[in-house]
Amino acid sequence: MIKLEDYKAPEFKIASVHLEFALDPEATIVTSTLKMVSDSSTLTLDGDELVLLSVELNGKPVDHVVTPTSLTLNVPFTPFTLVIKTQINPTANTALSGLYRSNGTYCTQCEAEGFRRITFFPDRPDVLTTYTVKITGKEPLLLSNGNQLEHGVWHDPHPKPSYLFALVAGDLGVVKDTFTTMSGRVVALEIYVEHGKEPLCAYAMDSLKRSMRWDETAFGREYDLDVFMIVAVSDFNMGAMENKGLNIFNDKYVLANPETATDADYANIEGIIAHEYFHNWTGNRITCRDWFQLSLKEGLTVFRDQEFSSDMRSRPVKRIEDVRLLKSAQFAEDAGPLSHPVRPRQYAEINNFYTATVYNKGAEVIRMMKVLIGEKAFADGLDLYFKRHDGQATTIELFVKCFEEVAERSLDIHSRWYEQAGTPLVRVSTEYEGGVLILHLEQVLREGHLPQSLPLRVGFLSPNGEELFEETITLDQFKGRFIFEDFKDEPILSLNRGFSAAVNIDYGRSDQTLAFLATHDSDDYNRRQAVETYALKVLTKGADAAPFIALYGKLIEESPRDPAFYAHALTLPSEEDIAREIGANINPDAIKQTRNTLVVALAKAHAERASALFHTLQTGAFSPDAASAGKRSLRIALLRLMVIEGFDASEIYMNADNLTERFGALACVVHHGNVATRDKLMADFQARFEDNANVFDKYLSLTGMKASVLEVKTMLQGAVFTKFNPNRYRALVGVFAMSNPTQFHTKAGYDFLCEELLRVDKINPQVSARVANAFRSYKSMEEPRKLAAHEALLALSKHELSNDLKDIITRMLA
Ligand code: HT7
Ligand code: ZN
Repeated sequence: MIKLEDYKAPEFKIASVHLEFALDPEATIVTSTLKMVSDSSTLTLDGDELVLLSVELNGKPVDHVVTPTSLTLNVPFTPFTLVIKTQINPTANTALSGLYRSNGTYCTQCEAEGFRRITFFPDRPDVLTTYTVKITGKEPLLLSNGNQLEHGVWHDPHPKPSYLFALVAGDLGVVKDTFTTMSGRVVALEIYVEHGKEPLCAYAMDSLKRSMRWDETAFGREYDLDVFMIVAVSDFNMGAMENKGLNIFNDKYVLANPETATDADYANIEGIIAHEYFHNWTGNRITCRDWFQLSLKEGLTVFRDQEFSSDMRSRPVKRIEDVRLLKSAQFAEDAGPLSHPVRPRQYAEINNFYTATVYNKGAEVIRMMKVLIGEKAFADGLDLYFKRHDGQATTIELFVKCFEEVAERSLDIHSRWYEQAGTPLVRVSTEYEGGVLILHLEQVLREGHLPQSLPLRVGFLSPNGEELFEETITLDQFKGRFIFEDFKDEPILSLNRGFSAAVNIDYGRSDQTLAFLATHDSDDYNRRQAVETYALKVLTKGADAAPFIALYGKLIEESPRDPAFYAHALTLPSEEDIAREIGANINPDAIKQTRNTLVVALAKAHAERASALFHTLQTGAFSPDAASAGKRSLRIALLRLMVIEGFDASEIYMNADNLTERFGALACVVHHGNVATRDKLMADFQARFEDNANVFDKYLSLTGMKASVLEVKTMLQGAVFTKFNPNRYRALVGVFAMSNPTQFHTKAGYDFLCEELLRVDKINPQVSARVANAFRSYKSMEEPRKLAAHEALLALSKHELSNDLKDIITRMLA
């Protein structure tokens, strides 16, 4: 177990590293020349699955001890040169960490601890040095970080930690453009993809240029090399990687055209291109001292990419989407056995801490700090952070200190958000008399936890729906009492506007008040939240459905005013949302049935109205912009009601000129249509896209959401699964486990997933560990499901597992 309290600064410095790669599919030779000074007489370097060929100190072979994970030798106190030769097998590297091959292209993934799979090195983020790299091989394209000196020879002038190293070699097509920075430097932009896919890079390139400009205008951050390269590969464990000057992407987050990418894909491409680009300052120039500080770069960079997308699209709609993601991914994680603080204090396997807590809750902690100290102090604090820590590997404390200094206040209470796991619950009650309203708040945290700072934006509405005023209050004690005066009538409160505090709220509101807020609140976030809260009351607390159904009709009528917003307002909580609300003794079959009953009732009441609107809501020629995407998403929300009421969506599917509508229609039919239409359209979709892996994954996901264990097993025997690919696997098995609760949460579902985890763990531990996260909610299931899951996990734990999977299963069983 690695512990934060055990952190020790390195006792050596690496002045420079020179790497030579003699590429060979099965036997690549890596020669690493380190110029070093050390305060200690022994030096231990990290390694993983390396064949050591030789070690020389100052030109002479030297005694050393090599283990499967380290290389140790004695070194002098004077500056020395260490030359280490290793051999690696990129073709056999199915873990996709270190140097591997994707469709014949050599590429690397070094975060978090992949560099040690290339050569022996102090593979920790606080060891920064400058790299020169020489690559020899027969591939026409030989890329690494920094600026190219000659073909295959690269120098990166910016000191960096090993996790930001990258190499790509292969035969790829390229799309080129340029960007002129705010100080007038011309930067070459290059996106590398498989030959023939160049026309699919236009949106990624446009997103990149917009990201570069936005970082200059919003944060004053300019790019710092002569070239910025993106390489898209089809085998990748995550979304993308911010390697200095040479980002490597999962190709599903690069390639797009209207026929093969949905609006959601376009939004993801924009957001992820931006995220990786923004890391150049928040992550690369200022990096983490150790992996416990991961949220220093990830939370901040998520915050920055959320702000970028808000500026590019609709801010309220983006906020609704971000909070939906936060609740479904992070609140769910925090409610189960994998719960951990934004800054964990210990880990067995760091790969398992690239979580919604570190990323998304980390971003919320920064967003809340901005509300607490105000926009000006927040901007000044970030400027100070960039100035003070440029070139350093630093900590979350030192980040927060920058804001404390400019705001001239302590942020100790706020900083507890980094240390204390769990979602705070705020209990709310009010008293009203003679024009005075007293608001009582109580924060409920885990046993032993101290109060956190909860900044709550509160709106006050008159009973006829007029906005009276808004105030931001901060609850930083267990209990708070806030007094507001001079009301003519008792106001209606709109609490936690914009989800200003990342908390759950317990405020027993009547159905009438929720309906009132759903139609009158001036805050879009809370208007939608009121609809959701009301829906959850109907679905989990037996509230009368009739007035909710009437409200839903009103929302449909209003929907052309702001299609993107209303598409969200008209989307009912998912089965997983309902399960989270119930919290314990969950019966997924009952949830599905209850939800379905409401869905059918809504369709019965409103399909006609929906149909009339659907046909008037024209989207015109395809454009990926947010307004057009909003119209398409509303059309699909309406189509859903129509299909439930028997409308045949085949024509909509067949005539669609873009994937959003084609796939949207297909999804409506798969979830709600009749079997014959479903089978016909699924067969068509399969035939249309079987040669396009990223679109075919959508077919697999739809299958995974509905299929039985047997059907998933059968599908896994198919030709697309003969070669392991993380996207394919997650699309079918990952979606089955995460988004098909009635089939997964059965003994057969649990046993199947455990068998699969055992099999896939031998191929790719990061993928098996991530898919295993689907078990995170098993403790809140009803019996005998809970017991069946426990037994399946226990049986799995008896096998020899990777560190990654073992860590997840151990925490799950604890
Ligand atoms: N910083 C990157 C993280 C990442 C990663 C981590 C572990 C294993 C594989 C990985 N690929 C990318 C991505 C990001 O947050 O930008
Ligand atoms: Zn990131």
